[in-house]
Amino acid sequence: MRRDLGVALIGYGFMGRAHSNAYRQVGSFFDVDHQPVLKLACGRKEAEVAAFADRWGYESHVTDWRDAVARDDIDLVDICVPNNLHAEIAVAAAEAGKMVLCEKPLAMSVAEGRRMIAAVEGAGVPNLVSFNYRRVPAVALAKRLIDEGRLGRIFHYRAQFLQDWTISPDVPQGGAATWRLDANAAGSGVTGDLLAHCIDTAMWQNGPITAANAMTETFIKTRVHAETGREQPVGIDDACTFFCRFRNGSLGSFESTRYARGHKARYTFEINGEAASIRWNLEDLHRLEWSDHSDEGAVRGWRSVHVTDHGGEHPYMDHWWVPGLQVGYAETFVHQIADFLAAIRKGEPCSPTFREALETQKVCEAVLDSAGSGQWTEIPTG
Ligand code: SOE
Repeated sequence: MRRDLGVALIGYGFMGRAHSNAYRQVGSFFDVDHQPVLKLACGRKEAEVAAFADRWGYESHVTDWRDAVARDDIDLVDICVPNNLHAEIAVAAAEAGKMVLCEKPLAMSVAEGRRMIAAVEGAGVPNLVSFNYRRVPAVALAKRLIDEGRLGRIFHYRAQFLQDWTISPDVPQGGAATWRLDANAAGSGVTGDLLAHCIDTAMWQNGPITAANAMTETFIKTRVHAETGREQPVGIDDACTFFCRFRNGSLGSFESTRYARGHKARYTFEINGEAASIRWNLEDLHRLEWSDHSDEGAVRGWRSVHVTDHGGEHPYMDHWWVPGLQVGYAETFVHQIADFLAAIRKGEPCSPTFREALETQKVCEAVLDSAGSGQWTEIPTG
């Protein structure tokens, strides 16, 4: 008999939809002890949040997140609002004894992230930061192959996250869909929004980053603010490129921009080891490319593994259709909730916890510091 898990969703934009879909799907595809029940959707605009709640099957809606946090029938508070609101809501939710799921990046700063960690750990509540790309089956398979030592000693980790949606100077900053361009709401630009994904995946697969050397650029210096209607300075980084060192001795190179014409969400990584290399591309997310030096010379080369097999061969895929039929972006969020519920059942943390996500926040902060100073910046330990 499944127990109900009352969910309050704060924020109903693109991520609110991705998470809502996951709560609705998870119990149908995964064996879970807790069945998410969509109790409450919260957003500032009454008519819009009411329509969202109706469409996605939430039992009720509110316009003040404090009402969500106060309710006894809420077990889990899911934060899908702009980054500058994460900390206040997460701390209040944890203090009210709720489990907390927070969209990435964890916080506006490392200092703010530490306060959030103190709250969830002080309250002893399960917590998770939504770095969903870890839960792409091909990306999880890459992690498994690395952990099995199949790449041997790792020399290089390189990642890119390329988009082109802010090239026009007419795109405003601030407002519902464009808060990511407003430094007051987002904290940073591509570093916190896109590179945070790459850094999270990279450290999960290849261990801690110890130092970084970065450059950033803001190509369009002023934009109209959607809330004030005035042309205002742009405070975010439009593009960021950095080199880094990993603790295991390998070298990293990372690049992200919203000015790569033709690219909508091209997240790629490639890892080169002594024995083999792997690479992955979000645009073809169900494939993992693999080149193994131990293959017979005449046929040695890159193979493209269609990550859809059953029998435990390919992470998560036993839960879906039949071998050969793939899953996509939406399912990464289903996997995330499935893993979170499995961890609750076992009484274990689910990665990345707030504490683990702070490591990504530290790298993002060091990257921005380095871009400002032009110097290498060490990533603080502890
Ligand atoms: C920005 O366009 C964005 O939606 C990010 O906020 C997401 O985290 C990323 O997965 C896709 O791009």
